[in-house]
Amino acid sequence: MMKTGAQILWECLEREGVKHVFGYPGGAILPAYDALKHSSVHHVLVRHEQGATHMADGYARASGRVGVAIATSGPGATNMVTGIATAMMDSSPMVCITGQVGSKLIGSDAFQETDITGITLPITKHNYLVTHADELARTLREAFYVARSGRPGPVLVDITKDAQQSSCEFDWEAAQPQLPGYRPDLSPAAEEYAQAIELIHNAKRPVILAGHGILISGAMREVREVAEGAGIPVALTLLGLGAFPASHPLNLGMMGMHGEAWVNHAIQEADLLLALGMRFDDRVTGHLKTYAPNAKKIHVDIDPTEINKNVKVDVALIGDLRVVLRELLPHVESIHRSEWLDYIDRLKGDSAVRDIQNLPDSGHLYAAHVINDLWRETRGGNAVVVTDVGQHQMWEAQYYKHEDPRSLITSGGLGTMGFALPAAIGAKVARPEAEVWVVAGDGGFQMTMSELATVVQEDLKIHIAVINNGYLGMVRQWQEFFYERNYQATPLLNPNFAKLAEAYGIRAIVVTERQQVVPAVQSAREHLGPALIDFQVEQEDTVYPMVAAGASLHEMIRRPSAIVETAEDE
Ligand SMILES: Cc1cc2nc3c(=O)[nH]c(=O)nc-3n(C[C@H](O)[C@H](O)[C@H](O)COP(=O)(O)OP(=O)(O)OC[C@H]3O[C@@H](n4cnc5c(N)ncnc54)[C@H](O)[C@@H]3O)c2cc1C
Ligand SMILES: Cc1ncc(C[n+]2csc(CCOP(=O)(O)OP(=O)(O)O)c2C)c(N)n1
Ligand SMILES: [Mg+2]
Repeated sequence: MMKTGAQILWECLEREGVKHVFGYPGGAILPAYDALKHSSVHHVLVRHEQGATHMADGYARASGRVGVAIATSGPGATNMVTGIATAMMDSSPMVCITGQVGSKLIGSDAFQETDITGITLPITKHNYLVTHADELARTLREAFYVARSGRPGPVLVDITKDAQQSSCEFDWEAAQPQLPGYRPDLSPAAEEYAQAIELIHNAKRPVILAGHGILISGAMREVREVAEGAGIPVALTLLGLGAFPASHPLNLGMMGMHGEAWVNHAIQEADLLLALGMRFDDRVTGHLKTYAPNAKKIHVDIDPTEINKNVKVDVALIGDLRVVLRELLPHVESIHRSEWLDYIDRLKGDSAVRDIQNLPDSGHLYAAHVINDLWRETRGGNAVVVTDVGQHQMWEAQYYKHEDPRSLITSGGLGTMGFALPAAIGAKVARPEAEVWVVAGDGGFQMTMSELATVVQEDLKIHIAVINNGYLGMVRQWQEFFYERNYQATPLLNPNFAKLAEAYGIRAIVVTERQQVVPAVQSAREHLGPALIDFQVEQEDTVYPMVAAGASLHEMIRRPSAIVETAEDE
């Protein structure tokens, strides 16, 4: 049947199971928008194309489905760059559609022409320029296949205006992806499994390093069975939080730069690390030369390029985590390691007295209190917390105890400020039944707060907690520790967030004291529409523990306790 490129675009999206796209129109993509009225796909009009990409990303992270963003050529396409790089770093499946100037104009500096496939080459898993309508169906099918298969990631499809306008025969079946050079289905050899099993059985002090790949693969049950079967405690990366229940007795908590002290000590003293779907990010390892010096290492990852990239490993099992663990599980013998687990328990030492939750109430409102109360109020439900980047992000990771997969959505690898609000919109569109909370800093929130209008236009009940400390807090913290408190360019003059929310028709609450936190959270939850809470917290609070960039993992700066008066005790 003859169809225009624009019609083929929407039909292919529908056939790929797409229900929602996030986008912003303009000249070069107008033929596609013109054909939208005949499509069942719901289009969410964003306020900035960066927002569209974070929404598609949040949609993907909340659901595991491919998120779709759409924009025009030139500035529309370049506004997507940050969101594409964010998705690439965190392996989030996304397809970005951009309009391009007419194929005969390419290379002529035409109005709103930019080489977006060139620009995004290093930050996409793959990208395409489509100049003929008859290439479109095959390209789009490939794009979705590449985005979701193997190690997921963003794919960009740039479509010239004439390719959208011209007509051709549409044949979905004939457009089957054919990518003989692309092998997302690797699997380990029998002797590699045997080596891994031997290491697991011989280990006395093993630790599982649980990463984002567990959530991507859907291997939560298998990881739990390995941990329980072989009696191995589990440390999580930031992006792994929720992959193993926080309340499980084998859960140690988060590792790395702002991980718990006992977790990092356990890793440093381990004799075996079993890394599952994590990529040994520098925030996780600290100084590589001194990282887990006595540990053998097993790395299970779907991407062969991750093996021996940062940390040299003894055994690599390359393949989908769930498939690999299912193969491994029947060979895992039941082992009890009470000595090692008791030892880790003792590593907790005086951590409890250093915890701000246990310090005497000074009358100050700390972000940790806010996050912990938010967790207490929303636990046991279906809350999804979407954070921005900075101190509040780390306090969320420490004080919100994630039980369920995909209950935390955060930008880890790129650390993109401005991510939270749009990603939360995407999450709410993907999972309307979920209770979606934004936890954002006063700095990052201002980067994409224009999407408040999208929240209202789409009638989304999202709760927004602005952790307002009057600073670019995480940068201020680095200035405090490493630049002699020279607070250049970090104090913020903020708008009145409550009035701002009200200007959009969003319910607003201001919290300045600890006892107001719970009533404010309850009031936001009871409200029928979206609500924003401006939590005016302690301005110069610090995230502890902290491994300074480049320091060894066990060299942590700890929060001074009521008893220990020094900031550094390692
Ligand atoms: C301010 C700030 C502070 C931070 N501090 C910390 C910190 O203290 N601790 C911390 O942990 N992180 C921290 N991070 C996050 C950090 O930068 C990394 O993003 C994070 O550690 C990466 O986690 P990951 O390796 O589990 O996930 P990803 O980077 O998403 O890697 C996932 C891995 O899983 C693999 N994979 C994907 N699918 C599959 C599959 N199906 N089967 C098998 N493997 C698969 C991928 O190939 C990849 O290797 C911080 C970030 C910011 C912004
Ligand atoms: C787009 C972008 N620009 C700059 C940074 C560097 N940066 C990391 S954290 C941070 C401060 C964040 O401040 P705020 O949003 O108020 O959160 P807080 O740390 O105070 O909780 C900055 C500037 C970044 N991560 N992203
Ligand atoms: Mg701040």
